[in-house]
Amino acid sequence: MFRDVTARFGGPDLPWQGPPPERGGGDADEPDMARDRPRYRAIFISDIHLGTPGCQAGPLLDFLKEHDSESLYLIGDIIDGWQLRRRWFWPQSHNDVVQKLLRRARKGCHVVYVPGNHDEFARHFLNHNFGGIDVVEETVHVTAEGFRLWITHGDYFDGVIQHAKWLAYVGDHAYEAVLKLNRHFNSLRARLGLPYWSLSAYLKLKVKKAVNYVSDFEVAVANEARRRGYDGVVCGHIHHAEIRSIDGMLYCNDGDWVESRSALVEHHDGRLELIFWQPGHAAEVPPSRAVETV
Ligand SMILES: [Mn+2]
Repeated sequence: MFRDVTARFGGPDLPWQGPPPERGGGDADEPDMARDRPRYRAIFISDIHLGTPGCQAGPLLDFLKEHDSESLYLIGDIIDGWQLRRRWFWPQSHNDVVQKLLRRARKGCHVVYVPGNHDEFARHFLNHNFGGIDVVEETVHVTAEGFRLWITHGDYFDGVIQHAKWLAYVGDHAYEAVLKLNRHFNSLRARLGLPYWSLSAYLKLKVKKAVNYVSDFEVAVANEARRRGYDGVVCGHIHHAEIRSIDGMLYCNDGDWVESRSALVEHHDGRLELIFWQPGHAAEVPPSRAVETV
């Protein structure tokens, strides 16, 4: 079973780029599901971080206009409550994204919202429905081929966040703090006649650790999906889009809308694909992110 599901995504035909389906008239901006067949069976997006200056709301709106689906999974960190609490930032385009998602649900798309750690406030409203959007802690998506994918944001596997929430809050400002600390630290060292302590060496070490962090996270999530008896998992959280097999378990991460502007889509025949959205251009998958079977 596991071998089947991962072999399915190792084929040479990926990345697959099909032409958009022909459509009759009607509202091109938001097609009616009852009238037109959506382009994809499912779309998975996460880590939009509405409420922060880094959120790429404009490109996301463009993406949503061009990509509709029978199901839409919002896999956490959709609204950044942590940042909003610090400083209110809510331009019109962020409203437009919320309106677009609500309209999509109204038009018949099955929209499911799985909150993450930055929008943990939504975890108080689990198993409720807001304007047609189901809010759940986690869920299962069954592909056209019958594979069961566990849908979870993924922050429960982040050791830091799980075991010391305050550390995660600090982490947001860590870089700034390190720079500031470095300045004071080195002026003190200079007064004591000690040589300059290299910040860049310190940061290089950090980057190495970050690479380990990504792979540790992926393995932890895949292991838990296996333990629970699923065929694969779709998550977000680490802002690193990926489709790969981890010891026979299908691991998918739909990326983010802060940097990579990425989404995971399921075609009507069950094939999964990552889309890296380039505004004004056709979606494409960089070769470095081509599917690999491990
Ligand atoms: Mn997160």
